[in-house]
Amino acid sequence: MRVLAAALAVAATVTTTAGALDPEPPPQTASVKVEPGVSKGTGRLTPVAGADRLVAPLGVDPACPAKLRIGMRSDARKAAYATMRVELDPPLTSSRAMLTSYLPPGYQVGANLLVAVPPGTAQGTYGLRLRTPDRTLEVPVEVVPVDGLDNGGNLALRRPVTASSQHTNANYPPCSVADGDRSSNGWAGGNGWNDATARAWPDTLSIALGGARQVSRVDVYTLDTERYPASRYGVRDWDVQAQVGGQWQTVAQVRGNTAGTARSDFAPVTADAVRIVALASNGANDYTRVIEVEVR
Ligand SMILES: [Ca+2]
Repeated sequence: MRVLAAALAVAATVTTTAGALDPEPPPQTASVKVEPGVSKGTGRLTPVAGADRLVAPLGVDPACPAKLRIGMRSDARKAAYATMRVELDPPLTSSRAMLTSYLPPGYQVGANLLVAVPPGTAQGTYGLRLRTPDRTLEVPVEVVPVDGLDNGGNLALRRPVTASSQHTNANYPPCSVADGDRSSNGWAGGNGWNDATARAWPDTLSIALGGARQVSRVDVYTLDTERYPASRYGVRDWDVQAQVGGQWQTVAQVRGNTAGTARSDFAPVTADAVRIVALASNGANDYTRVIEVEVR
């Protein structure tokens, strides 16, 4: 009997150790990326941006600043060190003042630029200039309050998010589930929430809607990439709850999910907030990983 108990204790220890040895997925995308292309041979170094303007909401959590993909392309005949300056009108601040990289002919380097809006910044359009020795690309930055955002019908966009816990080994801020970026790329780099309580449930993620809103649909995007598929790393079971008249009520339930996206439709309710109550994830490495939540 004593031997059996000892064997069980060892088994329990092994199980725990195996869990600890199977940590959450590490960051999978570097912020700076160099990609090949075809040089036009003009000798120019051209600034590029992922959008022709950037909307930077006012009053959002500083952990989730506005984000723009920036870069430069070399049309030189030979490889060189390329440098681009990033100029941004104050009081806005950017995560980098310069982008520099070794670039073979035809190659392009890209990086994420984070733009922070300090409290008290006036609404309006601010200048962002990407300067290489050859060219300047201007990308206007529009500072608007959250209430003035074009949210495309998504009532959760840029609203305040709170979570039951937050993993601290990397960048998993709760506000990242309402930043408008549904992509699993950039996991652990600020584009998704990971809770801090492995294999302990429930985990909750709440989004305040900025007032009473009629809601009838919630879409949840969980971690889902080729390397980290939702069927192994995504959320499996959760309740969708709406705060109606100060009370949380369950309006939808999802069970057995293995997809990257799950849509829940329900009878319309007038709610101040919506929350996801996560109950289980897929696989043994049980954390809750949410990329985005959209509310309509
Ligand atoms: Ca996101």
